[in-house]
Amino acid sequence: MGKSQSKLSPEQLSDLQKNTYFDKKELQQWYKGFLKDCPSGQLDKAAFGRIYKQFFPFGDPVQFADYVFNVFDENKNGTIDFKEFMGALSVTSRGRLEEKLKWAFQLYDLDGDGFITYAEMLQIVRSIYKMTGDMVKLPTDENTPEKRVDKIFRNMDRDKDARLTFDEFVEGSKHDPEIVQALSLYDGLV
Ligand SMILES: [Ca+2]
Ligand SMILES: [Ca+2]
Repeated sequence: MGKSQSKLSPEQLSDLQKNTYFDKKELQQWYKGFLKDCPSGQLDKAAFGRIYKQFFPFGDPVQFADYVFNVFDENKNGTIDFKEFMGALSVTSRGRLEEKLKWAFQLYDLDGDGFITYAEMLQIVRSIYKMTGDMVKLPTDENTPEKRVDKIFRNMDRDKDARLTFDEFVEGSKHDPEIVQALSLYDGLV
């Protein structure tokens, strides 16, 4: 896609229909909204951070938004185009649990080596705590990022090697649905 057109071409539409859970009408509506928010057709990090800021006006969502941005930006070119945007939205809002977990795993696995280390999980959880601020009252065994990650690893890291495989992550998430919930930012919108 070079310059953004005001309407999706028939090819783009059918491609998006094939690759997302949205229908034609929804896609066209989202495209309109997408272009309104970013007329260039390319969403950059700053604009993406501003979206999060609307949802978390009292916290600091910048860091978490950065991590999420990197997963949205599938081809890693530094911007999110409409296809990437709808792909991520489709998975996080309407995907099957398995798809959502795969997506979440990508978010936590910062270096993409197929394992979530303790340090990686801590970075993400820290950014989530910064984003939500004091909005949520947490139980005493989860009221710091460290305690929260300790607890997650106690539950998920079955072979105790201080890193999570995708299988451990999937198994553990069944008992800790919040791991996936953190992603459902757009739930109210879709
Ligand atoms: Ca991109
Ligand atoms: Ca990793």
